[in-house]
Amino acid sequence: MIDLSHLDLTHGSAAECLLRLYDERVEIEGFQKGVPRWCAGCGDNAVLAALHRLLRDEGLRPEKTVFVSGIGCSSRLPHYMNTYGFHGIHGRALPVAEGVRMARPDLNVFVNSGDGDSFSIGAAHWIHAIRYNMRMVVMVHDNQIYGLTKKQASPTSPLGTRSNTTPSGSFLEGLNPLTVTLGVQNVSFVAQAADWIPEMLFDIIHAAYHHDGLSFIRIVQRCPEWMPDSFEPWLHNPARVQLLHHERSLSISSGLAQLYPNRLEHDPSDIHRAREIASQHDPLPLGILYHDPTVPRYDEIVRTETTHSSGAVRTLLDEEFDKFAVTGRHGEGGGNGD
Ligand SMILES: Cc1ncc(C[n+]2csc(CCOP(=O)(O)OP(=O)(O)O)c2C)c(N)n1
Ligand code: SF4
Ligand SMILES: [Mg+2]
Repeated sequence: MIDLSHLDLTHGSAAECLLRLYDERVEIEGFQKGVPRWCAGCGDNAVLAALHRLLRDEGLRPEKTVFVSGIGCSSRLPHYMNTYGFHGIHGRALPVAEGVRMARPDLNVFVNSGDGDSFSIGAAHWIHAIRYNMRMVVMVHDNQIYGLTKKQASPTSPLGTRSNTTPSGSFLEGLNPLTVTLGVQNVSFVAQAADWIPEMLFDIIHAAYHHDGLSFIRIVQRCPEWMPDSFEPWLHNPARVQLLHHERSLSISSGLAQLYPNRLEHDPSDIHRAREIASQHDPLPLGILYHDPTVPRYDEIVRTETTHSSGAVRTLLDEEFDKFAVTGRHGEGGGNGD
């Protein structure tokens, strides 16, 4: 139910009244929904707060915005957004988001996923989504564990992680999502953020939103419930965090510069340097690693070639299904009787 009590609807035509309603800026409270069920201190809360602020600052309309997710603690985020949302199937957030992008190019599409959701069961979709480069902001909340299902090792769990599936400690080095993403053809935007530096988290999501293609953000996310010690060394020693800046990416505020003395000027158009920085764990690089606004977008290329009315789509589908219809003698006796 929309609350219209603050609007003067006694003057002007109905159309003018509606236009005034549309012009009303939606404040942060207007984008909030429900009470998040995440644990106290969970980094997912910081991502949600940054997104509420982005939607308000950018003047986005709730009815023109959709959040798509898979399954996991992080994937609960669409429940707390007063926009359209799709809390989907484990590992399948990206194909759903791609469908939304193709069918409704007028919507702002955001994806929130976890390290298990994206890099384990959803790994194939991750690689192809990067290559297809459809316009959307993809945020992977990487807490290096399966949180929702109570602590199983994920592909990004560091070597030696003790979990329910690796009781003696995991045997393999964790997968690096940044180097993998930067190795995919057509990659166009890659960034890394940490939940405990909200100013930079916001700046990165803001830049990602303005990128004309698929923006991939790995968010280093604390899970105090199952991985309480994971990022402690980086959290408590600012020198072990390296902030990336450049005139073509982010600038660092004086307040942030005082807190984080370790900074690196990095041109985000240099993919070779981006790959080097991406392979570095300590200090932890935060900022925009790579940005190329000229990469072709599959959604843009294909849309101009195939735009059909819904009636035409129905006819085309009927024709397609009719090709496989079992009719007359050809259909008889071919099955196993089930
Ligand atoms: C097909 C399928 N397999 C397994 C599960 C069980 N499951 C639910 S969430 C999850 C992992 C979640 O981990 P992650 O994506 O890292 O999200 P987090 O909870 O850490 O935010 C798994 C294995 C499922 N729901 N569906
Ligand atoms: S289990 Fe971890 S990831 Fe899930 S809500 Fe709690 S702190 Fe967050
Ligand atoms: Mg996880």
